Amino acid sequence: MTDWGARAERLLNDLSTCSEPGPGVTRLPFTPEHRAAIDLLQTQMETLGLTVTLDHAGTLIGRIEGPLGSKTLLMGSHQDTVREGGAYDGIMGVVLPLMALEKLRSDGIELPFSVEVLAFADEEGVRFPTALIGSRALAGTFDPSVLFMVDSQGITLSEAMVAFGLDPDRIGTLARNLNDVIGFVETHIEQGPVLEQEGEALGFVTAICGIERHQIEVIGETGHAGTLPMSGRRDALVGAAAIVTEVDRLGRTTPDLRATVGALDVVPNVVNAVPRRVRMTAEFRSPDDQTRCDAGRSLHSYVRELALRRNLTIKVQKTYSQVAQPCDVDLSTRLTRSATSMGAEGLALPSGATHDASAMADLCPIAMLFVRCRDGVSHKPEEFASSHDMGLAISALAEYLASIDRQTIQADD
Ligand code: HGY
Ligand code: MN
Ligand code: MN
Repeated sequence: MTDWGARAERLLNDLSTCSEPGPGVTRLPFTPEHRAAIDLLQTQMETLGLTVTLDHAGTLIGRIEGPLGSKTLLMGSHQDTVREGGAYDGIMGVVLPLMALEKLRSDGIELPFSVEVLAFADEEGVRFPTALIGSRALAGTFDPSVLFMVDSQGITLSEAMVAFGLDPDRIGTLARNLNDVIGFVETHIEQGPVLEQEGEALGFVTAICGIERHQIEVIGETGHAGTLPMSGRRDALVGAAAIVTEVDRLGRTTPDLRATVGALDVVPNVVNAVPRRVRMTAEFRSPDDQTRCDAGRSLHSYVRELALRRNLTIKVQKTYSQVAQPCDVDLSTRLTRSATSMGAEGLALPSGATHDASAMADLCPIAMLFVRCRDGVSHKPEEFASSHDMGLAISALAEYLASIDRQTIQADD
């Protein structure tokens, strides 16, 4: 009897070595670490009998051909990580479907449809200030203007992709046709504490939260920390601190809203000078788009009033947003039924983290399977999912795939 969870754990351990040196896993898109990971995955996919291609958005695609003219079920997740991240976020959602396909093959089960397992190059948006490149390419929503965005070395996304052997000018040709697709099912570590608190190994996502991000620049006036009187100071950091407190207040007083100032840069950032400029971010997330947008508007009006009150110049701009995406009821019900048939409770929950599925929802119906996350910890080296829970997820995915019969596919027509 194959221990599929242990098999997954070994492959994930190998994949975690495809990383920059340092704590945890750092694997950014279009880098040697990315290349090493997709080489490993390609070998695994070819051993499994999948046809493997790398598309011009950097997505590795492992495909099992179904009967002529059959539709395709898309699965997978992202290969990239945050800096000093964990070994499961994203990449586990590529490995587990591969194990499920291998389990079906060893059980002698052939599927009446095609399946593709996708390893998207970039979901985190860490190297470049954009995200979801590969999933947006397939959904036909890729914005080519992001190709000119630069990383911390001044390399454009386009240059990085060309150096990786890709032709970014052809990304626009990658959009899939909904008529060819059954849906997209993403498996992902929960990245939160709910499943562990409920004693559940698996969970089913109801909706992926919407996000909006704001860049804020607070401009004051520097001066000698010892000689500049307190009255009349135009201290940019004091203004920024007020904004941090307001963002936190919005998050704590608004139901279903998460609010975070994640990045803050102070100039001149020395102990004996009054800060003259602060650049900072504010992020709002909610399963309800109206709640999220109201928070963004509230921040902008607060900032305008603060600038007057503290005699500061404050620029604020919304730089990113994505709407909340509900998961497809039919796909999710079938996925839940597959897991409950193996003893899971079928716990349903929203996802505070965003995923490639949020972009794929612009192409086709989506569903997400969550796997329990130890201590709810993610985006850190301590991120962990047990081989027991991964084994249950593999069995649930295999059961799910086997349950999609010809009649179901025709019913979708
Ligand atoms: O930000 C997110 O939610 C995802 O982990 N990139
Ligand atoms: Mn992720
Ligand atoms: Mn992540």
